[in-house]
Amino acid sequence: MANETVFTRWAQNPIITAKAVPRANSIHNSAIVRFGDRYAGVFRVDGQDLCYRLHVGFSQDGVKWQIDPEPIQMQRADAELFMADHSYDPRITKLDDTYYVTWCNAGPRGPGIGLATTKDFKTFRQMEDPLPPANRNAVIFPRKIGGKYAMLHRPSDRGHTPFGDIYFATSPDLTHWGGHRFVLGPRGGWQSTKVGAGPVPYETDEGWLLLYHGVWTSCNGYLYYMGGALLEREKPWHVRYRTKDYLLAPSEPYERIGDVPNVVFPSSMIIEGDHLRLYYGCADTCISLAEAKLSEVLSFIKAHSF
Ligand code: BMA
Repeated sequence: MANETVFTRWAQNPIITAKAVPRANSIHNSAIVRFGDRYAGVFRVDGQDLCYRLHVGFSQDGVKWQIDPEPIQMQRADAELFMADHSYDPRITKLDDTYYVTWCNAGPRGPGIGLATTKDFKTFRQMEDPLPPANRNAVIFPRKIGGKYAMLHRPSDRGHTPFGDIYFATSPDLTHWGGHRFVLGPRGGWQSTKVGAGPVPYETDEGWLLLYHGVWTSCNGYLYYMGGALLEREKPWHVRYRTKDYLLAPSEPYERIGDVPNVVFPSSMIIEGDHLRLYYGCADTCISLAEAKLSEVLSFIKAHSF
């Protein structure tokens, strides 16, 4: 069972279900940020056609959400850019005064990475896809590293990828990405099949806090867990610590039962002082909240590292 001393689940979980949007099949694996004195989000809404689209939402308290029933319509720098009917797993990074949304933009040639900017969560401008298929779980760092934009990403395949390493990349302009460095890959137990970056990394004195998902393949299929790592601040491809034990495991009924059972999928965190609020997708069906003390998460990662 999950380590309850580090993360405490919100008593009213799940906080968002398919009921939030008409004709939704499920809402999960979504991105949430602070937006002025309230919260904004970009949500993965799987419709009753089982296509996945991105919708905007707002909240006063981060718990009760109003989600737009219509998907986001992007403004495009180039008319040939497209937003796939399978757009999923968004992350949002605030860098200076702009919010950068990355997501899995899965067109006919497989899942690639999409990128858009917004300042107000009303107008979204889609840029060139930073990475072609097959790739998933791209997340931009909240500051430049070595003078360049920086990103974690996870090369994959067109299917339900039975492998997966997290890579680091940089770009001078958000369009041309290179300098790819291996960060971390599968390793033993709950993270033995594949790993992928979760929420936007958070900079601490001890390094970038990375929460990530790790997958174990059982006789019944994939199970998704959450681990943590601390990456060097100026060279985030150097892993200082990485948890051998998971930080969160599917154990509650809403994490164990759903369209894809046994999934906790960390996708956003909001840290204020020593308080960490984690948003995670549950069983590809709904969204839940868990809280922790940042200091305890850092201590856990250091104490339970490989
Ligand atoms: C994500 C997505 C989902 C998948 C999930 C587990 O990366 O690919 O479609 O089912 O992992 O929540």
